[in-house]
Amino acid sequence: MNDLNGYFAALPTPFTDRQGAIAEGSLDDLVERLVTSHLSGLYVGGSTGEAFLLSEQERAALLRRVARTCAGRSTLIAHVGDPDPALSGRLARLAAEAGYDAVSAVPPFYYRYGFEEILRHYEWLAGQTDLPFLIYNFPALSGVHWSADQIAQLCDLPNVVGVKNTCGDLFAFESLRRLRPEARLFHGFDETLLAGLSMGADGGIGSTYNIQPDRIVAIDAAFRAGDMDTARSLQADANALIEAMVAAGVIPALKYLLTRSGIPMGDCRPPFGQLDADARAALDAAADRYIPA
Ligand code: NAY
Repeated sequence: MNDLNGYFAALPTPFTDRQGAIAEGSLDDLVERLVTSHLSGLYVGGSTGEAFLLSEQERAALLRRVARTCAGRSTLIAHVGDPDPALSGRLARLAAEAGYDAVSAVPPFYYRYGFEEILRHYEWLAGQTDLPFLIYNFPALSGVHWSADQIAQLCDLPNVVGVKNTCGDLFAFESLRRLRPEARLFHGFDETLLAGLSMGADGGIGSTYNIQPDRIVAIDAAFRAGDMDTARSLQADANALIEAMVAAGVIPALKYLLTRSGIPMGDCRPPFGQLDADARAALDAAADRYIPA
């Protein structure tokens, strides 16, 4: 089993065309590129992977194919969250069989479950395999809001080892760090990675890591060496790129930039729109300046 430490690219899912199949060749090429980078591993089938626009069969095929291509060379985290708990359970068990190192899930969303219901759900889901489990806290998209104390309670469930925290509230994040010093805490907003590290994050999981893996690892190295000037300058360069991506829409922008880098990713599935010429030009300008050759 690989270690659950460091930096993980939230993997996008390449498609042959907008309603088409998963582009397996591109998927293999992207996995190969990331596995041979300095990142620790991949977060597969999450928000960036358009999980909620894939069928169950596609989510399963994606998990299987990435594991096969990776072949134990990197740490793999399978995202299995879904509004349907039974589907999450099936994907978690499949991930364990396929050789994943950890499982993670957003809470079931849409219906406004009470915290006790969410707690029981995670207890059940984390118990579906023996793998370490990461709670995925992403209130802006899931609509599920927890206090630091509630996240700490989730961390105490059997198999739960930590949290992927995609939340701008660093006050709450630091409280969680104090409440659970042993938990693995991964920062989920790439643009505030340095702030997350200073508040106690152990590492990070992010979409823009796909396109700037070395810079992300360098932010960590500079922070740990106490070289804050370098760390801030690296974060500033990362953010100039992220700003352009956010303006265009992060996932379509990421696919565009990866395609530009030689791995055809196709477009995002509808209802995501397609990038217009102005958006592509702005991304080209940002990439020319901020993506190292
Ligand atoms: C996932 O589940 O795919 C992620 O980890 C996504 C994390 C990203 N959030 C979203 C909504 O895309 O990397 C972040 C984000 O793209 C980045 O910080 C830019 O805002």
